[in-house]
Formats: sequence, C-alpha cells, structure tokens
Amino acid sequence: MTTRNRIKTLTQFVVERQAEYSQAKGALTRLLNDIATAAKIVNREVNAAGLADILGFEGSDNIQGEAQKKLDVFANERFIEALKGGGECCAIASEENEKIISFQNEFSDLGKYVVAIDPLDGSSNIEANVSIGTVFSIYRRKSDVGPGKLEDMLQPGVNLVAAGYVIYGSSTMLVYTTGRGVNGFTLDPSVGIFCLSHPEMKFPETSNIYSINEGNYIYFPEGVKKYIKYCQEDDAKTLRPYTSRYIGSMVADFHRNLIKGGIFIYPGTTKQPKGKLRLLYECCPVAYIAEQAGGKASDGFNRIMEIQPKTLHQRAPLFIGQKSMVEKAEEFMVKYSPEMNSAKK
Ligand code: P6P
Repeated sequence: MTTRNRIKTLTQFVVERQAEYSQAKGALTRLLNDIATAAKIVNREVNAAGLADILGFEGSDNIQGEAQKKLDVFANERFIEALKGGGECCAIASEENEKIISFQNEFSDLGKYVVAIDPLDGSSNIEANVSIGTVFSIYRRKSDVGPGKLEDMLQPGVNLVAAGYVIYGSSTMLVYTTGRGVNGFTLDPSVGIFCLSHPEMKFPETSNIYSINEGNYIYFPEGVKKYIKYCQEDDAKTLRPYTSRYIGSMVADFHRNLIKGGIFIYPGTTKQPKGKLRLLYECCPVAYIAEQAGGKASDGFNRIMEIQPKTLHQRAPLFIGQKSMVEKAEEFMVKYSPEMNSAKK
C-alpha cells in the first residue's frame, strides 16, 4: 500500500518532538502554539492592512523613537495577549516596550519561560506591501518563582530553548528551531493551520547572494567596503560577481538567503558603531536558526550566540548566512577593521 503524503501540522510536529523528550511536560509545546495562534491573527490583519484602514501611524512613538504604525501596536498587543493568556511564560521583552512585561502566574509550576520578541520587524515596509516578519527567542527563566525579572531576559543565545520567525509574505511561514534542526511551516489560510512544508532546512552548499544596504557605504568600516568590492570582482570559479539583493526587512532578507543561499550584513558604521539590529530579539533568534541550518552568525568577529546581553535593547552588528561567505567577510573585518572588534576593547 502506498503511504499517502500525509500533511503534518505544526501542532502534530511539536507534540511528536515533545514525545521524544520523556521529561517534557508540554509547556514548550503550548508556548509555541500560543505564538502560532497570535501569528495567525497578525497575519489576518497584515493581509487586510490595505483595506482595513489600519495603515498609517498610531500617533505614538515606540521606545526606539520611531513613529509606530497601527500594525506594530496591533501585533505587539496580540503576542502579549497570547503569551500572557497561555500562562507558559513569566515575562516578555518586546521591541515596542521599553521595559519587560512581567506576569504573576497563579500556578507556580507555570511560567517557566521568557520570550523576547520583535512583533513586526520591517514594519517601515508595510505600505509598500513588502514581506515583514515576527522574530522571537524563548529562554528558560533563571529566577525561581514570581513575575519574570530582567535577569531572566538578559541571557546569551547559547541559552536559547527555541527561536523562530514568522514571515508574512506571498505565503505566511513559521520557521523555528529547538536545537534539533530547522523546520518551516506554511499557513493554509483556508483552514488556519500551519503545515510542515520545509522539513530540515539547510543553507545551500554554494551561494552567490550578498545582502547589505549599500546606501550606507561611506559609513561602513574598511573591512566591509573591501568585502563588497570582493563580492563584485569577476571570478567565475567562486561564482563572482555575486548578486546583490536587499529588501530592507531582515526576516525577508534572511529567509531568502536560507532558501537560496547568501550572506546578510548589517554592520556597525561610523554613525552606529553597534549597527541597527537588536541582539535579543533580532540577531540571536536568526543566529540560532542560521547555525542549526549549517550557517554562521557573528558580529564580524565574535559568535552572536555567545554575546552576553547587558541591556534589553542593545544592538549588535550582524554578519549571517552561508558559513563560507560569513567566514570570508570575517577575514576582511579581521584584516582591515580590527578596531571594530568589541571583544578586544
Ligand atoms: P535600513 C527594519 O526596520 C529593520 O529593523 C530590519 O528588518 C532591516 O533589516 C533593517 O531595519 C533595514 O534597515 O537601514 O537598511 O533601512
């Protein structure tokens, strides 16, 4: 009898993975499902954004001082609501909130996790109908009981229990890892179910895409300038000149590179020495996924996953993607911009 190609849902997948861990009690399974539920609601609004007069500015500024779009606020509220209601986490750090949001769970054995999240990354692209995303990190709390604390949140990527992103694009996908590979689930909007569509995702062995905002060229460190020129040289055996692709939405740029291969760089510059991207809820989650997909993620010198966060919204330069491409870029940074290595200061 031929075995039909049965669709596997996110819920089935997560429960099956949980079953392989005898000590797992289902809390992480429920937490991941809480995130997926909020993502479906955000997806509905993102898709309707052009119609539901949800575009435009909420009128308030977020802690980054950026004018908030209504969808930013909506997405932030949905994820906080889902995580608080689910009871599996005791604190959230969100790009949209200056301080952590702590919960007191009435049951002491609940709330074992904390979540760092960018509810709607790339939101400046909303009006242009460009793919945007949600990025999340899940850590086990360090404190024993009670509402989550800042110390629970300020953990390096090597402590991650799970990390993932949702990309709201031509289709909506949830991609995540718990340290045993990377799996992608595509939302079937007709039934509101995430279905396994990209099992065991890996960066392609060879790649020729580089992704960086070259509009900032004059502010780049010498190592980045030299690497860009390296990408543009004519050398067929190393697939150069590479193709330049830049969307301006990290989740979209990262996801394209994961599927097609490539490197994404948001470096430190003379204007922003630490770059623009946030360590906790942008760099670390995609770094975990990149490493689990056979790739690499650094700040140009040091493994992103080993950087100890000191503040909630601290930034980090990001060189991420196919391993050999990241290593080549790091060679240029070590040779031409060693002064940018924060670990050496
Ligand atoms: P720039 C979106 O605002 C974001 O935070 C990331 O998603 C994206 O990679 C980056 O900023 C784009 O920044 O300076 O190139 O517009």
